[in-house]
Amino acid sequence: MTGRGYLAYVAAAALALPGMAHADAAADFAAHCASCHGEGRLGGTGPALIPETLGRVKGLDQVIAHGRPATQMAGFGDVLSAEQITGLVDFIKAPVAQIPDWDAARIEASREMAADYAPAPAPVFKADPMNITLVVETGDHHVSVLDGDTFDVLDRFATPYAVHGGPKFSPDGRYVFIMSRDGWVQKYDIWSLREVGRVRAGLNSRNIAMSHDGQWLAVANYLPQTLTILSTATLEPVKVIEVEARDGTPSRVSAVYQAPQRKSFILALKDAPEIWEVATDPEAGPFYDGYVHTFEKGGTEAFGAQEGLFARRRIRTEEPLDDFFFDPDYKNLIGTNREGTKGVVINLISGGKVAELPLPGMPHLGSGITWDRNGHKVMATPHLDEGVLSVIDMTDWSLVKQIRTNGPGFFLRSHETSPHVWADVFFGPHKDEVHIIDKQTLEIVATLNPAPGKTVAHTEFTRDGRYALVSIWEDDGAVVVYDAKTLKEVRRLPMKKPSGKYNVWNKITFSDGTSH
Ligand code: DHE
Repeated sequence: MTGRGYLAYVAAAALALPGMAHADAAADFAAHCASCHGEGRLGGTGPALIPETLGRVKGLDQVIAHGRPATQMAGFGDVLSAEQITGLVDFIKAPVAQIPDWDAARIEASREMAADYAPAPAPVFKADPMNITLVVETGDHHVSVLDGDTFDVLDRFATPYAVHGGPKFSPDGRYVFIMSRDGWVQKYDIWSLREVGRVRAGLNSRNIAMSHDGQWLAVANYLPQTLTILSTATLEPVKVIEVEARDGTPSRVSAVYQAPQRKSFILALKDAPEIWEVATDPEAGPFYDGYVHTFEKGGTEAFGAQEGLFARRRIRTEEPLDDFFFDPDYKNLIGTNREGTKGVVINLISGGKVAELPLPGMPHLGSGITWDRNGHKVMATPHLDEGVLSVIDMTDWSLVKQIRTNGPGFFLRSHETSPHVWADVFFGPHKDEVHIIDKQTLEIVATLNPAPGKTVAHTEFTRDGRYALVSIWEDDGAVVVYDAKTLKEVRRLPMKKPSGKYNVWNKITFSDGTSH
């Protein structure tokens, strides 16, 4: 059976739940929830709704009635009675009949390589291959490949369903890997303008990370609770790591990122207070910094088969981390728990906590950026449930300023050549605005409104920082190209609900103005 066929079978099996109340709830689920969360509750654009992944979610009835701030989850309080909502809560807390065992064999069976793909010896276009910008169009699940100088669309290809998070480029910028929430990872050759292949690395996935040397791609999964490591050359699964805390608690992975200087992947467990480091160099391993202690002595413990490549190390934290970020040399991790009011700074060498930060209001560190200000490196992060950006001094971890915005925003972007941070106002009545913030004074110096009444989000710069591209996040949307100095619109490219945009050069050079 192919990966897709197997899932259809599982989805049908998963619906087979006993009892009349369940029958009503199952009908409500099918009518109101299945389109996003999957018929078998195993996830789609929304997360899987099964006990294994609902672990830490509190107040499910409130979430169903009122929605979830800063997500696509809408409230159903006006279409469902309190009784129906209680029925749905019981329904999604009940185990599904069968959760597929998405192991290495099944992952491998899902792998589909394009039979007619042959790598071009050189780029098949005249554009600067380092100034290509990819635009994810979530309206019809495509990516447009833009020439970053002329803004011509060089190719437009279909992606898996519901791409989320930043695509990850090979270190030479030639290949890009794109992940969808339902676990598919697609490999695309930018020089040849061709898909290379795709594989289903998980059933409900969070994000992906490229190893420092471009050989391995880590896929953080919610379902199953694993970290899948793929060969970037062939997309074959080379290791599927069960994610279990030290006390045996299985856990989803909040996210995984590469730490290039440390030659490792760093991930946080969503359901247990642990950070993991996985070596991506056989010489590195978790021991290379000489600070591996037991939990009692320090914050760190090595575990698993210490085989060099993919050797693991745990760092204990006080709370599970939902979101995290790094300083530019990857010595420290800044993490938050979305239910908490503070952030923590964990030193990745010692594994110990070095500071606490005041960060209320659901900071979204996944979209944080850094820049230089008065000789200090600062980082900024939007908050998902209030109109605030926090700016933190990364030298002494003090709060420099909370910048008030016209509503909660999702994404920040800047560029080495730009004096500004571009911050969208994704939620609320000002969702059509983008603030332009001076990186030195930390004041809002302009507010753009490219399409009144429509959601505007996510900025990306061209390689040289001359232009800034902003998405009109609507089905009949557009990418608006601004002159980054004059803040005047220069082009408007029609696109279908464009979301993130990713410039090859800015991403592979870890430009200061972009998130990981
Ligand atoms: Fe995202 C990146 C988490 C909802 C669009 N989002 C990320 C990353 C994380 C994250 C950890 C960084 C991963 C990476 O790039 O490797 N996102 C979360 C959530 O926890 C949250 C709030 C709830 C959820 O549904 O998971 C969430 N995100 C959304 C959306 O609703 C958005 C707006 C629409 C969508 O596509 O689902 C959305 N997230 C994005 C985008 C990026 C992203 C476009 C990449 C930004 C970048 O510039 O790199």
